[in-house]
Amino acid sequence: MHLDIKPFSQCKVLVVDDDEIARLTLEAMLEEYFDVTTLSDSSQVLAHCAAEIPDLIVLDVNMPHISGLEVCKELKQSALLEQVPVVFVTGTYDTQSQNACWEAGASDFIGKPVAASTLIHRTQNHLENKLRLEALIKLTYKDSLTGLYNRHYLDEEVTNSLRQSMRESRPFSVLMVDIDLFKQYNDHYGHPQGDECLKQVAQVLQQSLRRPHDVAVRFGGEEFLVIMPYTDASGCEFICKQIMNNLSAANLKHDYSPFSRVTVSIGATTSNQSAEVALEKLIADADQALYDAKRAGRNRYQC
Ligand code: GH3
Ligand code: MG
Ligand code: MG
Ligand code: MG
Repeated sequence: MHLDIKPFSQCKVLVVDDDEIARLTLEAMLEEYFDVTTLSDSSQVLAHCAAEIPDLIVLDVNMPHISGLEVCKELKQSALLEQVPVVFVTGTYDTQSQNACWEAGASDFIGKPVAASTLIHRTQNHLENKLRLEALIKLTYKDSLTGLYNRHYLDEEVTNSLRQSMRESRPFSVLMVDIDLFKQYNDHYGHPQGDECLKQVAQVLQQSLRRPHDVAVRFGGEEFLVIMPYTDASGCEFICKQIMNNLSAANLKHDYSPFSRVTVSIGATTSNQSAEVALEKLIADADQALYDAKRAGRNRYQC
């Protein structure tokens, strides 16, 4: 199966070693093949990774303040970072030290002095496995026409993010977005052009979302869900306006609509409860609001 994987030269490899000579040596070996960043202070690793997730980390074991083992354990507890392979590089490689690395969540272990070709080949192998896995996850979770997330993603991941919001007593907003008079669009312009229109509306949705937690899902044929954790009613209304404005700016022709262009109706709902509320309930509420928006004349949002 062909999987769309980025070249090694674009893979971000983070090297963490407190010893300057060791760090520069590792960097010199790797930088010809990968996009390398180095850190000398192990206490900065998590903050660095939160800002830019590396594809792989080469980690020294013995470092002052926080040891490589502790850093690795923390990485493996983070949902965003647990998939990042960690390759340990260390001068102490008796069985007990090696076991400590495996137990901390290491993907690999290389003893110093490091041979360049060993380091490069092992790094490439781990990167390839990781990128292949990511590409497969993407195929499972993404809608092939629009590139948006699909219902598998909704069932698996969004349910978790809703629970997280509830635990933190934070608001959670859901939009149901439906293209207006899309049957007429298909009937007059043809199904392939209809598919093109779906792609463009999906793009507008993505363009209208700002926060990393916000996701757009293709829910059904010409229906989309927008999921916005940590977003209250006013944030939710702001995004509805954004979508309306961006779609208006895209100005997709629809001569068989009273608006002469492609429009959507949106039903919105926000949960402020800390008590558990099911995703199905929020979707049903958003769907009811969408129905009201359609009945009120389409090309509008209803919160
Ligand atoms: P309303 O404003 O009330 O939403 O009217 P509508 O015409 O958009 O709604 P309706 O549910 O009657 O029609 C939806 C249309 O969406 C019919 C279906 O053929 C089309 N559709 C669903 N999935 C796809 C798809 O993947 N590609 C294309 N081209 N059309 C699709
Ligand atoms: Mg060290
Ligand atoms: Mg519909
Ligand atoms: Mg429709």
